[in-house]
Amino acid sequence: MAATTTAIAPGDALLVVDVQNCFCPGGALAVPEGDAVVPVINALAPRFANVVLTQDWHPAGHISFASQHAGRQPFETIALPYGEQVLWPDHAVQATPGAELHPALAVPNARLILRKGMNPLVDSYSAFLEADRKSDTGLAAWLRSQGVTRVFCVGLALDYCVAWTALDARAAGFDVTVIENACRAIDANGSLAAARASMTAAGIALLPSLD
Ligand code: VGL
Ligand code: ZN
Repeated sequence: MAATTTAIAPGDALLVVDVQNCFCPGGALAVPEGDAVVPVINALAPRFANVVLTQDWHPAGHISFASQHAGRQPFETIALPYGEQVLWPDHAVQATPGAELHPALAVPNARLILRKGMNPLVDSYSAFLEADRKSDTGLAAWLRSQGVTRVFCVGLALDYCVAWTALDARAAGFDVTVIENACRAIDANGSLAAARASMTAAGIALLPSLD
C-alpha cells in the first residue's frame, strides 16, 4: 500500500469538532468558509464505525466571552486562574440557534454527541480536557472502551478546538490524524501556524485529505 493511502479500520474514530452555526458564516464567531467542511464531513463519516460529534455549549455569561470583562475586546487575551485565555464574542450559548449543529451536517451514524465548555468559569477547546487541564470529559476512556486506537479529527476551528482536541488525543495515547480539507481555521494572531507547529511536534499527522 502506498504511504499516502489511509485505509479506515474498525479501531478508528472520527471526531467531528464544533460544526455549529455560530462558527459558520453569519455566526457570532464565524470561521472563514466554516460551512465548507460540512459536505466533506458528511462524505467521510459513513466510512467510520465510531463517530463522535462535539458541541461547544457555553452557559450565558461564560468567562471566555469578552462581554464579561470590562474594557476588553474579542481576540484579546487575559490571565485567568488556569492560564491565558483568548476572549471571544459571545458564542455557542446553550439552547440558542448559534449553538445548534449546522443544519446540513448529516451524520446519522454518530454514536456520541459530547458537549463541552459548560463550566461558567473554565473554557474547553478540547473534547478531552478542559482548559484547567484537569477536568476530564471522559472521552478518552469512552474511546478506549470501544476499542479505538486511532483518532481522525475534523471540524472547526482547526487552530483552536480541533488542535486542542488532537493534541489531547495524542497525549492520551491515540494515534492522531487531522484531515485538513475537513477543517477551517480562525487564524487570528498567528494561531494557525502555531497550532500546526504544535501538532506536528506532538507527532500528529496533518493529512490534506482522506482519499
Ligand atoms: C472554538 C473558540 C472558542 C472552536 C470554541 O470551536 O474552535 N474556538 N470556542
Ligand atoms: Zn467556545
